[in-house]
Amino acid sequence: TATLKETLAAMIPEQQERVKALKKEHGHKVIQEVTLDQVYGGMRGIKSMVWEGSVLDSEEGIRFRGLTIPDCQAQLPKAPGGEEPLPEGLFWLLLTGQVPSEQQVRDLSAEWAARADLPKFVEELIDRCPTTLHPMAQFSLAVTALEHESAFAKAYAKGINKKEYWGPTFEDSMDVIAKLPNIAGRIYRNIYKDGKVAPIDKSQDYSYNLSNILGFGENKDFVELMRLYLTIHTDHEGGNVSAHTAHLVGSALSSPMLSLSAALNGLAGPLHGLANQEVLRWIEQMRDTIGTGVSDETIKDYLWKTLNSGRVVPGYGHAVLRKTDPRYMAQREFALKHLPEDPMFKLVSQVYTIAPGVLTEHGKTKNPYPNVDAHSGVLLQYYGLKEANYYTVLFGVSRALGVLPQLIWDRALGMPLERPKSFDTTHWEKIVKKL
Ligand code: FCX
Repeated sequence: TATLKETLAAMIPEQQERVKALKKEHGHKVIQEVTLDQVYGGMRGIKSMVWEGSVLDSEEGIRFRGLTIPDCQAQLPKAPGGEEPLPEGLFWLLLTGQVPSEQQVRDLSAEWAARADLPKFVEELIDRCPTTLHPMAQFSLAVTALEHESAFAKAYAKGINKKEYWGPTFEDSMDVIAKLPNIAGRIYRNIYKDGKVAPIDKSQDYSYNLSNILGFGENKDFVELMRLYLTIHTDHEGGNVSAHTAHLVGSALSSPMLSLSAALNGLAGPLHGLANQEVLRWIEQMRDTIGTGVSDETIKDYLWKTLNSGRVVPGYGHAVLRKTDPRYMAQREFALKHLPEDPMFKLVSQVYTIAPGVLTEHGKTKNPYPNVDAHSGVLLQYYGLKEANYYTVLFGVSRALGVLPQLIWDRALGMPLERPKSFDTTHWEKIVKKL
């Protein structure tokens, strides 16, 4: 069977022609008008990027190359005896638009396991971080340090032809993804455990190996959770902070390592990926303050207390979505199957029935429904991974599998340096007054 690189290589010329023809025929067409509100409003809704892996619909949620999360759960290969899709399969899908065969996914698991070792100096770098340095900062530091191994940076220095950029970008992406379980696991073991890191089992899949390094390899349900978790957090089209950052930094021909670590720094913000840590803390504080098995009225009061103190309700709202996030629903279904009686899950479920009403009454957010981060922490804590400030690292491992396929396509399609136009407020005043 064809390897991932062979499959991709065979697709590139056709896609290059497709884009060339599209630009030639329609390149001059006006797509939309942009308002000043959008310029001052975080560029919300401005259609200005190409992202092949996924498209986000405000009502329906994410589709990965046209497939919904339930489609992926049904169609992507599973581990032997497993029920959840393997993130290896989603990576293949994002990169090629094709659902891989079981053998192709097994081969990809083996390839990542074979590339998993870290350079000694990266291990030492992680080991020397103070345990008080946030895990996301350690994560981004270690990924930056992998730059030392970058095939792209070395090839560029030697004068590689532009047409060949995608090859070393692919190799770097495969390497960096393969090494993430060792980086993420080492950070976890250093900060919270004994610093001992289990070796990669070359006969196992990516999620098993990550779970095992963390210390949860024996727990089949946790490994299944990781497979689902790493699949659904990969990609959420191009404009979110982490995806956009990877693309922007990559457009300067920075290596996949530097592009990914920049994306991780964005993911580490509380309005983005760090929300999963904030959610668990918020739920725990709620439980400690009001207890479990409380009335809806008590939860309502607690939500108002959060809002009236000028804070956001973490895990609720979204820049694009206007309905409950299907990534939330996939995790909720996992909980209903594996931990229906867990008091923290029950609390999360109760908040889910009340918060949309409160947020609607509050009247600020455009989307009062939960996003992906509202649910992930409660699943992890159930299995004993209780260290909330670690949670965004897992999001970051998954996000790498989403942003790097696009970077490979960016290089294959020769996407240029990204460089939008800005003005100061004086100029904007002049521009809009003339309109
Ligand atoms: N609680 C309280 N207020 C909220 C809110 C929430 N959950 N969500 C949005 N608002 C407020 C905004 O703060 C803004 O207030 P302002 O007018 O005083 O500045 C107003 O509602 C309008 O915001 P809106 O247009 O609906 O949302 P944005 O696109 O600006 O922001 C995020 C989207 C996700 C940042 C926002 O909903 C939020 O802060 N949510 C809580 C944090 C969170 O869960 N982030 C994770 C998102 C995601 F899934 C991920 O990236 O991981």
